[in-house]
Amino acid sequence: MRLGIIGLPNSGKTTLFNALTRSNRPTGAVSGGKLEVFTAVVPVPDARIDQLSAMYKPKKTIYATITYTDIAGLERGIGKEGISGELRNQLQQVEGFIHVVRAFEDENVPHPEITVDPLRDLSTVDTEFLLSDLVTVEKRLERLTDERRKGKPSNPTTFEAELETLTRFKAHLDELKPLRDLETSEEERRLVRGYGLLSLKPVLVIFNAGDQPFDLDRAAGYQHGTTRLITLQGKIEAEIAQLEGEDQRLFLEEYGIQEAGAQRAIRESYELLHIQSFFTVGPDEVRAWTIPVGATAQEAAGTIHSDLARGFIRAEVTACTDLLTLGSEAEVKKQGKMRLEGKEYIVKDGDIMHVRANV
Ligand SMILES: Nc1nc2c(ncn2[C@@H]2O[C@H](COP(=O)(O)OP(=O)(O)OP(=O)(O)O)[C@@H](O)[C@H]2O)c(=O)[nH]1
Ligand SMILES: [Mg+2]
Repeated sequence: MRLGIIGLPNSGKTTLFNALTRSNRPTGAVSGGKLEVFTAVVPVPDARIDQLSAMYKPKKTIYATITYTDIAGLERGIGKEGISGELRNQLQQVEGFIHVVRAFEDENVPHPEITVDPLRDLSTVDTEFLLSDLVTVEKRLERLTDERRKGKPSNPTTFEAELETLTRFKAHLDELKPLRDLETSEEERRLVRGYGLLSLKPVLVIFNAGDQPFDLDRAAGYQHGTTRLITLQGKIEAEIAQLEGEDQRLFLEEYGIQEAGAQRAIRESYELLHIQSFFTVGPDEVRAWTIPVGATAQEAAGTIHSDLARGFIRAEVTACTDLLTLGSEAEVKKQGKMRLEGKEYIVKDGDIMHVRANV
């Protein structure tokens, strides 16, 4: 799963990217608003994996991962004609966005709109995305209307459903509301999948604050739908990310910070994508696997290996909290906390699974 880090020029995207991925990319108006893309894969911190690893002392401990792409190149006005070319291509490839909004004051860092105004910037970028979507939807609707006139629908089986969905989407966009806030069915999302609609993707907004955290109450109106909001001190976080072990602990202590905010942001962005983890454990490996919320045991088995899905017999499932509380697999069995589940079982976040399969 991949998240794109977006925002206006100089908002601190690369600074945040460095904080989240422990990279060391140059910052400071280097992109000058031009398209520029960096990618990195990071482990998703998970205390449960830490505890399971302490219990099994495996040769390998593998966390779930998430990919971040720093995508520079957005500016005010870019959506009016529809975002196109390589920038659009990059934006379409990600499953969700981290929208970095400048909330820090610093006269040495120029702002493209001169003044620092986080709420204005938040809606600026949001609006560019939905205007771009409006262009896409209108073009497609025109094409469909044309096909109807000629009596030659390119795809007769989905024609009516698509027309209906796009008409509904257009009405929502006309009110300047992002598509992510519209209730959509699986069927509707499937119909429009090929269009790469940007405002349909979930967004985690990170207010990049200076010395003081940004007061999230000020943005209360945005806390709806799939938009999540957090505040982070980007520059400090990027410094923390460069430190190891003890140095990092001392730095956090000096600034009175409980936990590196970047770690929290990684978890939040993972949850944003409507995905979850199940675990496999043993002396060789303790590992987190990523599946969509609602996936079945058979689908989960398939993420480990396609053979396990094909030959699936049953899964032995234990809630990881049960194992951690009871302390051992033997105790879990004794207390009847290990269940046998079939193909259709809906896996829960934190399940430990052992798949029995005919391979
Ligand atoms: N004072 C202060 N400066 C910051 C903070 N975050 C970023 N900066 C500075 O702001 C400037 C721009 O940061 P970048 O991370 O390069 O911003 P960007 O969004 O990647 O910029 P472009 O890629 O050019 O669009 C740099 O000089 C950073 O050091 C912060 O929290 N406080
Ligand atoms: Mg940058």
